[in-house]
Amino acid sequence: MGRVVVVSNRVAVPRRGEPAAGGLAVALKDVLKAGGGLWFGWSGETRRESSPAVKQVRSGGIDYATIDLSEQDHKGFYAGYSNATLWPLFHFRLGLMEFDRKDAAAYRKVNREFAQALLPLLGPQDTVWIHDYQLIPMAAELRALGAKQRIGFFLHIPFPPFAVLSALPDAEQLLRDLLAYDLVGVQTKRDLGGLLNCFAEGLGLFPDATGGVRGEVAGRQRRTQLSAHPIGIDTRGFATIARKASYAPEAQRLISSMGDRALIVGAERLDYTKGLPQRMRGFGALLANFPEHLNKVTYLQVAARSRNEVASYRDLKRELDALAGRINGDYAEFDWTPVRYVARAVARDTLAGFYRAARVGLVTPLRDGMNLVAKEYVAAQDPEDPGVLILSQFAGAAEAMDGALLVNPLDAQAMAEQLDRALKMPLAERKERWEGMMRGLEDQTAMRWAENFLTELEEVPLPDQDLAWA
Ligand code: GDG
Repeated sequence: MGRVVVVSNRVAVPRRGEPAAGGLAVALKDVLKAGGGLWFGWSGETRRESSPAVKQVRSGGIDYATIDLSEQDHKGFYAGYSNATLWPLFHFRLGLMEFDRKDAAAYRKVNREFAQALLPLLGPQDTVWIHDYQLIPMAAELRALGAKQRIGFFLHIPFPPFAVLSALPDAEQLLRDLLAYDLVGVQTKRDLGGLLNCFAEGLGLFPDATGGVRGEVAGRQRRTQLSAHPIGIDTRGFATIARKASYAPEAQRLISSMGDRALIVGAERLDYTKGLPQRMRGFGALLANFPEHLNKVTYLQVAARSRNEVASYRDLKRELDALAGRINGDYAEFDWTPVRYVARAVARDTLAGFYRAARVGLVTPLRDGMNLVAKEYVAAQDPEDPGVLILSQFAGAAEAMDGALLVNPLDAQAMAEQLDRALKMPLAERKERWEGMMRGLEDQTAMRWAENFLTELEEVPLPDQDLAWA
């Protein structure tokens, strides 16, 4: 058995004085620790010229290897093609998608540099697991250099159908790049449907009886297994953090500032996929149409600034500032502010305490691969007095969380109705809904997700010549 080698754009190298990483990083680290693994990716540093030098450190039984990128390549690769082209495209937002051949070339170049830097670090028996939309072509670049190891890919964001993906001028190339993997995993059945539709309509490839497609890569036939692997969280761990954090000064300050008002909470990166303006409008509709909640409810939105170098993210910040200001201007009393809007990140533990203090978790993305906030909100609840999750039907999490009140975030009136229902929901119904969801979360943890993906990857039969080589 070789090692597991995880590749992601950013690498969670532990640094002294920094807070512990979140659930996904923890799950990946546990997997890597078990097999003496390696985590490879970008160092987080740019320089005038790109540098092939690999920096390696070992910490907690895991090897970390990172490379620097040139400023210009990183801009085209990250702010450009990854976040201004692929991110909106894969979230069905064609109107926000930009395309520039220079950025597409930088994306390819960075993926090639990743492959060139990683290849010498790989042993023949290693299993490589590449993550997310920034690195789709990396396996094709590794294969072009002769890599024969098992390589898997997991896409954390949605996979759109070909009617959407085909807006990308190099859509077919991107699909062909996926054929270099032995296993491609997506979050949900809906995403798997999108992926299969893209292979069928984009490349004329149809799945065999066991859910794989065949195609040619670097002059040889390969088979790629396709499957859905919904990601989870460290459910027990998060529940413990939330219980402790609810006694910490921050949560106590929040609770005492609420008086006997109910709290609605939302927390995410400030991103246009998360449906933040729609959520503000839904809350506004609650106050307008259900006046019994006036001065009885407060909506706290934590919106951590993100990707400020992309123009659409700056526009979103302005829109939210205006919406929060308008709702407060229209409805506030001298002793009540309906919307508390915090446009910066708060510490993870503090956030967990806030979730636990909230009667309603309001999670309304317009599209989302999974959405971990929905899962964290549920895990954070007090089993004796749990809150209610209101969840967008467009989040991957909605596929399995049937105790949530589902909502179409574009329908402000529907959101107001669900908020009213959640705020009035009796304890017995809250408990029943919560217990069902919690059972699901305890079953589908981040660790189980990683183990299932890697087990499936290990079981994928490799072409005969590859086995002979290994
Ligand atoms: C991508 C996919 C998929 C949020 N605000 C703060 C903060 N957070 C934490 C949450 C949660 C994480 O960030 C966000 O995870 P999500 O899953 O909700 O969203 P993305 O960042 O878009 O993640 C998504 C995920 O990958 C995993 O596959 O579920 O669909 O888009 O953990 O708690 N953390 C802190 N302060 C904040 O203010 N510390």
